[in-house]
Amino acid sequence: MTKGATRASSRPVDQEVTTGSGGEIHQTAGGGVPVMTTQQGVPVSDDQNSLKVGARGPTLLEDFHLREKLFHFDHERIPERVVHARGYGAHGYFETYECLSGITCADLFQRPGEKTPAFVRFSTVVGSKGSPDVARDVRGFAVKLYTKQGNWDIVGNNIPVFFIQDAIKFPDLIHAAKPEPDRAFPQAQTAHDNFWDFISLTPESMNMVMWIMSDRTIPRSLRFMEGFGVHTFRLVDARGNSTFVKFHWKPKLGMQSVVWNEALKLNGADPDYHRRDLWNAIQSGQYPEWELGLQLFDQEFADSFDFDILDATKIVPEELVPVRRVGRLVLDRMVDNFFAETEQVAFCTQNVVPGIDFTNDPLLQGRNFSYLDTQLERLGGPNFTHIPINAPKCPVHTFQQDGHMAMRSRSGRANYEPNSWGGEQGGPREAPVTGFTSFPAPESGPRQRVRSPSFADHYSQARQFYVSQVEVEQSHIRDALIFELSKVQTEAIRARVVSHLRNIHEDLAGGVAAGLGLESLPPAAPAAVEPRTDLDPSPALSIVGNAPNTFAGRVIGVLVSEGADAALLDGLRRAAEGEGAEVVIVAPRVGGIEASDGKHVDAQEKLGGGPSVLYDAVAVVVSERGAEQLAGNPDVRDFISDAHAHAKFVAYAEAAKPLFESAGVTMDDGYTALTKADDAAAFLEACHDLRHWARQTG
Ligand code: HDD
Repeated sequence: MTKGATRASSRPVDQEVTTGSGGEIHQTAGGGVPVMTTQQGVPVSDDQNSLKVGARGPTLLEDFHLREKLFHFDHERIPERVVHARGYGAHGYFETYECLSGITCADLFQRPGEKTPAFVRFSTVVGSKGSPDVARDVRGFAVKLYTKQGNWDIVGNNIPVFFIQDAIKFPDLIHAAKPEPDRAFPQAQTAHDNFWDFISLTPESMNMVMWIMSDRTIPRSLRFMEGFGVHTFRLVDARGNSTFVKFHWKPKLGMQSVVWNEALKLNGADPDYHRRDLWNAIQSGQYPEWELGLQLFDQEFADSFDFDILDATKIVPEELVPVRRVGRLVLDRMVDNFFAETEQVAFCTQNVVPGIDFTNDPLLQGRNFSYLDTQLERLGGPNFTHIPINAPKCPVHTFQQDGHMAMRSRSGRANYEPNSWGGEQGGPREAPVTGFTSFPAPESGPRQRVRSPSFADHYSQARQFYVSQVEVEQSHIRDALIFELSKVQTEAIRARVVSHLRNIHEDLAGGVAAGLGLESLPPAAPAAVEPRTDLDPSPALSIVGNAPNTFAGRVIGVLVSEGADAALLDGLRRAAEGEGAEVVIVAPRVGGIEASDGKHVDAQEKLGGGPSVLYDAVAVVVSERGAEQLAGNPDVRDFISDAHAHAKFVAYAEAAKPLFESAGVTMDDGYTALTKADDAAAFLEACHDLRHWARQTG
């Protein structure tokens, strides 16, 4: 075949670019560029044209390159996770603060300062792989720690309780939450009949309902949320003593959420909002960090506690058992390839190491089966631990062998034990002392399908969560319930939910009923155990009440026009930098603007493509001429009115005032006038509160 030989001068020198007879572009290997091959390593001469008889003739079956390429493409997809399908992962490490040999022999906790490689995958639960990031949903927080004694997975969520108490209910819960099977919608939402039907018939979910209706399920960033191991586990020391433990991940930059109206708009403006945020943070060297906290308690505490420590619908309040911070998790490296790592990573709750053990929590017991089982479906065989992201980073010696895609096969004669072959030939041997030993908890009792009466109080902690929220958070819970239930078409289901709310808090039940327009309050749902009203609030449960008093890691969106005051822009930049925050310039054109000093200012977003929902706080720095040009622009109006409605702090140059007037907002204490460069410092100071909540509570 003859090829034209046009050399494109704009290409790197080590690539040759030629045009084929049909005008197609061929990029051929030059110095330093690898030669394209088939999967068998055969060099490819032409990746643009299939093998034909003549230029316009039929394609030949003989074309092994075409067949292999299409075959491979046809098999690119693997089943998405049945839950937690949409996720995003990053590498990092866990650093131990102190030696914990007094409570656990887990190797990673023995030496202060030691770093253990880690991989974390964050996820939403209900949505498919392509669903938007800021759906109202629980976030998965799954951590794989590659310890020297094997992989330890803490497969947790950003909420410390769960919907159900027994794993046998999990398929029902997920069926009810996912799109309804006849119509296949709604996607990534619990605002539909099936979900609330199931929930309202499952009172054990009521504590979790308070959490999912709170702002916890619309986090501002994966970096600004807590993580929890949820279940009670055991730590076991070298002498075999056991301590109960609950695992917490505490974000160094504090917690922060968005508001619901903002979330709805964010999902349109940037469906990848959370993954982009994590990517940007890690790529720019702002490594997200969490501290591992342990709540440690003994059998005596467990016996005296108001609730059953095996019940995953309950927390142990931090005020009762303080969280001891024993190390930090730092994420400092994105994956090389999303599919190979984030998609193929396989977390299993059964992955524990010597020094960590399970309890009889019936949810955990079922999970220990389900996660291993699901990997067969997703990854296609028993050798998924041979995939690099799942492979331990310590020696692995086993007589388990063969199966699909075996990558790690033993050499030597013995593939069984006991055997009498010595040395290398004989293969690995057991380690009775240092090997994993289950804690010998005594067990007895009749075999029966029952739920322990100690699991029967479904409302008291739900109330405790509600009363631990500050006023604005309580109003968000009420509004979220009204929103979700307004999407439920069956009135009986709406009323049934309200009947449960009456066992939680009458104000909440009344507010929701009024918001839904229920004519009368339904009677309270029958409760297996009288709900308690005497549990002390737990201030640790509030996000707003525990605001981090920093704007670090956050972003200011600055709307500019031609002729914007250069000194003010510079002041904002310096103040943000000093705080560890970022400035994003939003301009009428993405090419940027010429500021008042005649210098060019780059823009990262074009007006309309950078709505204020993307930013934690905003500033409007326009010239008088710019304000005139932007007057009446709907994108400007939305930028301002959304920032105002979402309780954001706003800074403005004097010339921008007419834009605020036409957006119909009333400037309040959350607004800072920028008259000189130094005013930006006061603005950043105000931003420490993250949101001007007074605007919502009045
Ligand atoms: Fe689960 C995935 C967290 C209960 C069965 N779960 C999955 C992931 C997280 C959680 C974070 C995603 C892991 C990843 O990124 O790959 N799940 C939880 C928490 C639960 C919980 C915190 C309650 C405390 N899960 C739960 C139960 C069952 C499952 C009770 C089944 C009996 N979960 C699964 C699963 C998944 C899963 C079907 C889907 C993909 C996977 O495991 O690897 O097996």
